[in-house]
Amino acid sequence: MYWRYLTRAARRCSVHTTSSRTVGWWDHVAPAAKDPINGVTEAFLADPSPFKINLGVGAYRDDKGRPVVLQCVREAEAKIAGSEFLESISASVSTKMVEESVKLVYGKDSDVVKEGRSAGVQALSGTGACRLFAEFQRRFHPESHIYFPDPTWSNHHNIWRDAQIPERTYHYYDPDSKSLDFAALMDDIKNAPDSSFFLFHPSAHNPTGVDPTEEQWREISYQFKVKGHFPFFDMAYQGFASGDLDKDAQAIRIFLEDEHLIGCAQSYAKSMGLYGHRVGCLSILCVDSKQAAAIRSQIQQIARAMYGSPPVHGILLVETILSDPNLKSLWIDEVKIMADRIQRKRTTLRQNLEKLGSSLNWEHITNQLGMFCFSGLTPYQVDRLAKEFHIYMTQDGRISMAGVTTGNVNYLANAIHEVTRSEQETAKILCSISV
Ligand code: PLA
Repeated sequence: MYWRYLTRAARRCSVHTTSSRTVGWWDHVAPAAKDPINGVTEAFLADPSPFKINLGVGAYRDDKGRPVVLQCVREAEAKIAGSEFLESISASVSTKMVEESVKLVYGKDSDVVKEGRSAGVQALSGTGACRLFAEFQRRFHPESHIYFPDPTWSNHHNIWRDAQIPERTYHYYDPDSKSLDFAALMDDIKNAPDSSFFLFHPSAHNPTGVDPTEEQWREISYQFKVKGHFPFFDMAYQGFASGDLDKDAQAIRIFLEDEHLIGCAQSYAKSMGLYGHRVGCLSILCVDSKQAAAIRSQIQQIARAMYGSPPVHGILLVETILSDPNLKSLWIDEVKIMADRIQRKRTTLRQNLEKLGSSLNWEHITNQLGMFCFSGLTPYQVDRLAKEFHIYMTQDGRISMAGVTTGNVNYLANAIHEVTRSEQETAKILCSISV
């Protein structure tokens, strides 16, 4: 309190000075730990090699490794050029963007859409939508925890930590079988205290590329009813798993059929290639439209204090694409093209490794879905790939398949073959012992 009443000059005097340099304010601030994903981009950019490949961040690239501006986005840009809305977002534009986003997730004919039971707000891409939800969770369920799959997107930990929601994890991935540990996942759902908050990746799980089957989602949804848990879906890759937007929302639709009240974060960073525009949506399903209005107003209040309102341009682009049938169908085709290209590169990478005579099993490359391949490479092998071959990926061995191209897939397969040689020898020995 006393501090507030000091004049500016008096405040300056009370900060210690040594040999004319002012010290004291920030002396205790140490550098933050490097972000596991952005840190990879930094290392990649610092590498002068002409052969370098960035397989770190999940940003879509074409088969020449170039960033892509979708045709639907170009056409939407032309349509909105000079729009009078750029001065300030009109409420109807953002409402339309939210309405269309909600239809994408829950289905255009779903009751929640017709009855206005979803509290949706535009958010700063998927990260912003998660952050708004975490803050909302803290305000209205301050004693709650959040359960993350093990592993999950590294930033989930930061987002809920900053909202002061303690995290717990549930079993998800089995590194031995390189697939879902469904039994352990179900046990964790059953053993969690009733009414717990769980985060799910509805499709194209990051980093593993492993999703539950339709049947497994049904079992999960059933068990959620029994336990009264709250499902929060982080939908960052709608369309990237199967190439079909509805199919990738199947998990959410199953929960909807079972009448769960769910939360969902949506991102257009990957599906529309709008990473830099930061367009997303947070929606929370409610019992009726009155509750939806109350929840919407609370989330809007949180956003207002955090950053005011999001940038207008990206919202206009998304709104224009989703509400024009021709642009929307062009977008749907383009999502499929991106998903198919990634899938083809999975096949080529696996085939190349097999052609090189690798004695390791690479089936998981084609079994996994979406943007990422959870390769199983160890941190040591990942380091060798960076140092000896200028190939960059996250320490957990996650490969962003969007960065794999016809031009670099051979080089990548050779490099992986090289750094896994000793493992291959061990596999051969184990194989000969068991024969
Ligand atoms: N949720 C998940 C599961 C994600 O993988 C990502 C992005 C986001 C949310 C955030 O998306 P946004 O850009 O819409 O905010 N993950 C990326 C990029 C693609 C990143 O980490 O920033 C990744 O490389 O993992």
